[in-house]
This record gives sequence, C-alpha cells and structure tokens, in this order.
Amino acid sequence: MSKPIYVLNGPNLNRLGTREPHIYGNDTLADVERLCRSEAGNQAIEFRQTNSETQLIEWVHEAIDAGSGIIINPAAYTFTSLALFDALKMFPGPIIELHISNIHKREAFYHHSYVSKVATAVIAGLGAKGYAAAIRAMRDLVK
Ligand code: CA2
Repeated sequence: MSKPIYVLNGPNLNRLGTREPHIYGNDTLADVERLCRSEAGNQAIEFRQTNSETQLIEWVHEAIDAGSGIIINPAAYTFTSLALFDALKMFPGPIIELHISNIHKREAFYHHSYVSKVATAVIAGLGAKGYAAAIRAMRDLVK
C-alpha cells in the first residue's frame, strides 16, 4: 500500500466558510476535506487542521516517517514560522504550499513565505478548488 498524502491546514482554517466569502469563498473545511477525498480516489490521505504551530510541526515529523507527500496551507505560519520551515526542510518528498486566496494580490505582509523556500510548488488563488488541483498534482508527483 502506498503511503498517504498529508493535507495539513493551519490556524483559523477551521472557521472557513464563516466570514470573508469574497476572499475565501463559502466552502467549509469539511467541504474541502470531501473535495480532497473525492479527488484522491484510492490514494490514502491524512486531512488535518490545527491552530497550534507545535502540532503542525509534529504532523510534519509524522509525515517524514509515514507520508509520501505534503500539501500544506500553513495560513499565518507561512509568513512567520522558521520552525515550520526547518521541519519541512527535513521532508524527503514533494511539498505543495497551498493558499485559497492569491496572497500576492493582498497586503505586503502576505508576500514573503518561508514555506515557498522549501516547497516543490505553490498554488494560490484558486479558492477551495486549489485543493483538488493540489491532490491531482501530488498524485502525479508521488507515483
Ligand atoms: O488564502 C489562504 O489560504 C491563506 O493561507 C489563509 C490564511 C491567511 O493568513 C493566509 O495569508 C492566506 C488565513 C486563514 C483564515 O481562515 C479563515 C477563517 C474564516 C473564514 C475564512 C478564512
């Protein structure tokens, strides 16, 4: 059996679908998980969300041992966390950094991502559908 793809979501994304629909759309995180599972087909995925930087790093460590690829929407930790950057640097497989919104169209503090320095690819601005695109691309990268 092939190793799972880890789909990791950072802080506040558990509140998706409750505010700022003009930026993030109307889908909830449960909708996003359904979309990922449907796109993944028989490929196993670990879909998770946390508001804790420590937990996110622990899951990256878990993926180093047990995962084939990482799709990560680190939310605000994208722009602040050297610790997450260090953890992702240790992952031997492909990493896709994902943002629902186009971070480059937004305020300047959203323009510098630590995660991009270690990501294989970056998807931003496709809304929730970006997760489906990421799963498709990741399935191709890990096969
Ligand atoms: O566009 C993205 O996916 C972001 O990673 C979302 C983060 C933001 O800090 C990044 O710059 C871009 C914010 C997540 C906030 O989550 C929401 C909570 C409730 C409603 C909508 C979004």
